[in-house]
Amino acid sequence: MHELNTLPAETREILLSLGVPAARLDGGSVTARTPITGEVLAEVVADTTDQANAAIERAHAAFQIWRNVPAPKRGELIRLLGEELRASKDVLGRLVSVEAGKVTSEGLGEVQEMIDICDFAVGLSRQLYGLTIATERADHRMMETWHPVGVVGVISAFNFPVAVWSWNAALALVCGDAVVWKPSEKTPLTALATDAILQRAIARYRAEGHEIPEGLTAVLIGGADIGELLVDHTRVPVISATGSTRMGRAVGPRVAARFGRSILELGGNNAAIVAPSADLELTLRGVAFAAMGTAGQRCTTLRRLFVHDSVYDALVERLKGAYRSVTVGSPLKEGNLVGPLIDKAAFDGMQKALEAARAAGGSVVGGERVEAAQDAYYTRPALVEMPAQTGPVLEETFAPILYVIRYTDFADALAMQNDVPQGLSSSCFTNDLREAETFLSASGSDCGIANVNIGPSGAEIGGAFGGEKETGGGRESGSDAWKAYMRRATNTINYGRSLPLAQGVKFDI
Ligand code: UN1
Repeated sequence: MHELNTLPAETREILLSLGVPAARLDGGSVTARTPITGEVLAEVVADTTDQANAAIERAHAAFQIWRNVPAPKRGELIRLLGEELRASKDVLGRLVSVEAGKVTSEGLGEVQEMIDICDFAVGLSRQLYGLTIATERADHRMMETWHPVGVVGVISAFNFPVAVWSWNAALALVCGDAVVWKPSEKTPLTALATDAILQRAIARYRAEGHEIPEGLTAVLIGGADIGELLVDHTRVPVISATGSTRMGRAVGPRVAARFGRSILELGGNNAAIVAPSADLELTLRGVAFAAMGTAGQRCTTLRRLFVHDSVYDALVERLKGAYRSVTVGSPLKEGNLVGPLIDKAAFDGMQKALEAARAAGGSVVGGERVEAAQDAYYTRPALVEMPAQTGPVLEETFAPILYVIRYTDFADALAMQNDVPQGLSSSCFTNDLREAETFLSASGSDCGIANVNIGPSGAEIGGAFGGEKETGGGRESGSDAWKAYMRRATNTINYGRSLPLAQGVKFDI
């Protein structure tokens, strides 16, 4: 691979080799940078609002054709997409590392997550099943069918710049929908690369003799104006938005105002409880990955750790050691585990949270800037021992800060874990069956994801992904999340010769 000082050149080469038009990469208003060095990678040409409107109209027209293609045939497109992603895994993973700053194995892991959801969606394309429901009327049959719903708008964040699109798009496309994607302004290049890979799959699909309407999918590059246009567009019945709670607060009501449906995957303030019986070796590794991995920039990142008094000193001492020794630096260099923050604003936000933590009585290990290249923001992850759950602990700061709080009573730890506005992911390290089951019970963790003896981050695609409260309530990815991308019809069929009415109603004319 290339040296660090050729990142813009290398990126350009990868993009062009994938088929991204050169004209898209120069002279535009969306500046793509690499957080590795802060260098500009490209000046991407944005879509105008007219172009965005036209793309949405085209997607709507394409939907009207695509919805009638048998679902398993739609699945063939996603099977080919999975193949193309496998073929391009190395280069797309590399681009994720360059544009989002993820360490190599996480950049590749993100592409693997895309491949996994494609496999899932191919199987799903033969299983978009409804129910047959018992009816009270003789010679009748009642059933439920699932139909494609229309254009799905996908708004994604910088931290999973391509996988989030794939969780939505792979499902939406097998469900018979069209997909219009507005990626983060911070990561336009991985989006264009992904679109180019999708175009390869589409070309192969056509070469196999399948029909696919023009404009079924689109990527819209641009800022808030383009996002708002998508959110407000009446041709877009479903908006799937991933990002901050602030963004969700703006998107949710606007979509609801036009009776659209939104799938919101917003902020998390994820916690883990470490109980007296925990396997501390395993806990240490679980906590380290969940809290420091991806430089704390996952929505599932572990941000709050409640440690029982009896194991506190043993665990926290070892954790501090891990925080002091973890390798921070270029994500392209093998062995580094923590890459850069996405930008200066992220760094400033981290420092502000650490100041607030100190003011609230916290004692901080780490958090300082390292490798201070002018426009690159590498920091040592911070471990902050807090006297109580106050101030910045209640907020999601998108940076590697782990707040640690001591507890003595499991019920108190559980109450603290739930006592934040967000409800994405949670975990409990314990070998006590009562604690584990209590944690997973109706009165246990209130999050969309609750784990035992693994950290809160790094979920597989087979489960539904999302959370409660300020996390927005949406579910993406596995389980029956596909239902949000379809409309449900209840059908009652009378195969008799009389017309009995439900509820015993008489209406004899
Ligand atoms: C996100 O951070 O936006 O569970 C998504 C995880 C990943 C997805 C994270 N599979 O950490």
